[in-house]
Amino acid sequence: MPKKKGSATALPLEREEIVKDYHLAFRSRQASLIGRREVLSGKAKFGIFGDGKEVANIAIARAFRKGDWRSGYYRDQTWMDMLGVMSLRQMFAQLYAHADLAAEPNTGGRGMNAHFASRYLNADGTWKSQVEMYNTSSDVSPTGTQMPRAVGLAYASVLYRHLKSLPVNGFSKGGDEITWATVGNASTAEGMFWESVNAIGVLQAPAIITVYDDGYGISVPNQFQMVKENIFAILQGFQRDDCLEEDCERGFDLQQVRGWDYAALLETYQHAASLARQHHIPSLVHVIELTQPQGHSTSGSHERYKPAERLKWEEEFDCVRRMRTWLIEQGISTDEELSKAEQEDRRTVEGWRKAAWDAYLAPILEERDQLVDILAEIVAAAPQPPELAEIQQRLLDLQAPFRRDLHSAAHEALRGLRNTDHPAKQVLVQWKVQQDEASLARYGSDLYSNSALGVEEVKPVYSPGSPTLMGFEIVNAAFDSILSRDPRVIAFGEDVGKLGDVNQGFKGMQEKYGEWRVTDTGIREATILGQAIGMAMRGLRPICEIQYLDYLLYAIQVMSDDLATLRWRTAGGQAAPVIVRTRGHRLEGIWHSGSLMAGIIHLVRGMHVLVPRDMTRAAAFYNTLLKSDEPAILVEVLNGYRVKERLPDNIGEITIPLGVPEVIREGSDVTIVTYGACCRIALEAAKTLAEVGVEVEVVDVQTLLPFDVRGRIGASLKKTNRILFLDEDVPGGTSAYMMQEVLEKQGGYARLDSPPRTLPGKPHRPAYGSDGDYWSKPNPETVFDAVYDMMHEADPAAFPKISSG
Ligand SMILES: Cc1ncc(C[n+]2csc(CCOP(=O)(O)OP(=O)(O)O)c2C)c(N)n1
Repeated sequence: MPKKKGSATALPLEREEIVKDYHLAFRSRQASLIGRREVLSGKAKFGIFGDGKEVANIAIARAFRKGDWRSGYYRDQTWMDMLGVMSLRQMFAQLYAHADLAAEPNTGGRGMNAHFASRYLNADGTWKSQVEMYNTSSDVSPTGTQMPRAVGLAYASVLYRHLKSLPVNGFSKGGDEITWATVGNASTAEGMFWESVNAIGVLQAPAIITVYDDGYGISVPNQFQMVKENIFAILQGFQRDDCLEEDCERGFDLQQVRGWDYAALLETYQHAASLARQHHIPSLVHVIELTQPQGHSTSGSHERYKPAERLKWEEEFDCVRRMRTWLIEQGISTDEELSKAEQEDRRTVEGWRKAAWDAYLAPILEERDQLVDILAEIVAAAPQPPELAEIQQRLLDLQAPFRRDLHSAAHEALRGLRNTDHPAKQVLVQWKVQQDEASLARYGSDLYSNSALGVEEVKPVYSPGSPTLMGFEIVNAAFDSILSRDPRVIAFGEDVGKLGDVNQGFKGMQEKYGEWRVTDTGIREATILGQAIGMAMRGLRPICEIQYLDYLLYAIQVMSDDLATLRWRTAGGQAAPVIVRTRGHRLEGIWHSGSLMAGIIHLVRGMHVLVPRDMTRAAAFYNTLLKSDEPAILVEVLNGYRVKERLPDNIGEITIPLGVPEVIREGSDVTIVTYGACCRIALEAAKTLAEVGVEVEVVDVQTLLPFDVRGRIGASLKKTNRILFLDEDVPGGTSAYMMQEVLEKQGGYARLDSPPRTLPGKPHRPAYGSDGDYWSKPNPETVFDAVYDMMHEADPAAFPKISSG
């Protein structure tokens, strides 16, 4: 049962190294104490620190090698400092939200404090050699979300070890890299955790998962978190036997160790690392008896919810204090030596804090002075409104202004000067515009790399011999070409491997390219997404499949919080070019006909959302995406797999640029803007409308994100002056989004001769059966009616009412 490690004195470390470790822990603790003070005194907004976890962090860092990966959370402060991913000075810069990569290279001031990320992209977007780095995948705040990503980071080592055809390019050394995941005890109550642990076990991926157990999740004790109040006890079913052969029963090496026991921690992690590195055996380390000296974060004090005896115990079992006592007991150092060095440590940390604060404030003060000078010039140039001098003084009185204070003061000054016009005012206008632009970039850059937008169109080529095939055979041919030309492409998902997916897009691909390239997974959408993220971070090109669009909801949190924000939240330091393949829009029944596109487009800004109307276009988009380094989701039309299409001779080369709609029928009376499965319905309706003298122009938007970057729909509206936005989403969903894009952004409102209209699906889910579908979603008749109504309203004589109501 529990393999609890006891103290060991025979350490593989020199005395100096051990003392160094202690001072590292001590300085990290000082930084946490000072950090909290900075928040409470108002210099920073929020603080969460690694206090109480320092010694465990050091033991992990000692076993962590270059090339390894971390997928963790905010308690890893000491570890990150030790490896130089985020020094304590940089930790202060992040606490102050210093939005400058030179000062805060992890997130450029965008992440909250204790959000760690190593920069594996160069400034020009090229990838660094990861085997030379201590790699940390970028943290997110939703607890547990680091776990699905850890699946893929660890699985990449499996692929690099087994798949000899993979180019290595600085991403791996024989698959030796370990992924180190950390998670809090309370977050093990989340589904993510269990799905990830199971997936790592199934994949036998070299991950070492640490559960830091300090007994609480903010104020809620383990009693409310997990059965038996002990994650180690309930994980026992995952325990492997002692076998080291390839065909051993899969499982985890489970260990439990006290978080204040430096020697035992070192031993535990060295053991786990050797199992993972050599044999790809995953471990889970339950670190118990941990404390939180300052409580969960700066948002509250733990005295409110921890009993007095727990607080007393926490003091006694504080890991830094225990390590200190142990050093003295073992004769490694003396109280005197340690005290002396601790004084120096305090001064050092305070020096880092001050340096970080001064560096943060200096450019803002400089901008404040510029503004004050500009205002002084205006004051000097009569006539001027009296309040300018007051604004100037208010600015000078600010000890630590924010940029927003400057901007708001400039705005106020310009409001006061609205009726005056002299050259000095123009300087202020210009200053404000420049500052605004700089800050918009400071906080908004790197949502996309825009590499996909640069891909040019390659049109399909057909010859007399081009065969006519089923839609699924067209994507199948595209995947065959993709898998044969790019060894980094790995396709996986439920039923993707042996079956070749439920619609046979990957039929025969596993036989041809092997199980490592085209692989089945369990039913685990969140970790399918996470697996793809981790793999893409390590240089692979995953095409991960979510079997039906309706089931994307299980994965959308990971897509939204982790994948879509990645490049932006690291200010261009990290990327994960994942392709999410799914199918939807309409087939049969409540959970196989979904077209929840508005939910998706509004949650995944930072990704591209592609909605091709047929399989040739889907194929072209896969080719486009593989020429870029951006993540995307592609929704294939579920009822298109059995529709016939001609196979282009150049299926492997065709590309469609993103954000470029296609006019699929020309007309002069009304523009119908649509996408996906509705294109066919719009075309059908257009035929019957033509019979009654209405010429409809049908535009397939092709990609919802980005949307019509060249203003093609606006150009169509210029011709027709009437517009209908058609889709299968809920009312006010994607149809409203498209309307805003065209009428507001492209200025289409000015061209309207009739009120704009939307024709979405019903607000309820699609009912089962042909009739259920007919009365749940737009159909050729409702499209006809919507368009005809517009014509009737414009010219009742020419287009008399067909039916009342
Ligand atoms: C998904 C999600 N739910 C809630 C929160 C708010 N929250 C932040 S930390 C935390 C407690 C986490 O406890 P634990 O996992 O034990 O980690 P610890 O902070 O104790 O190290 C909660 C509830 C969150 N960040 N994410």
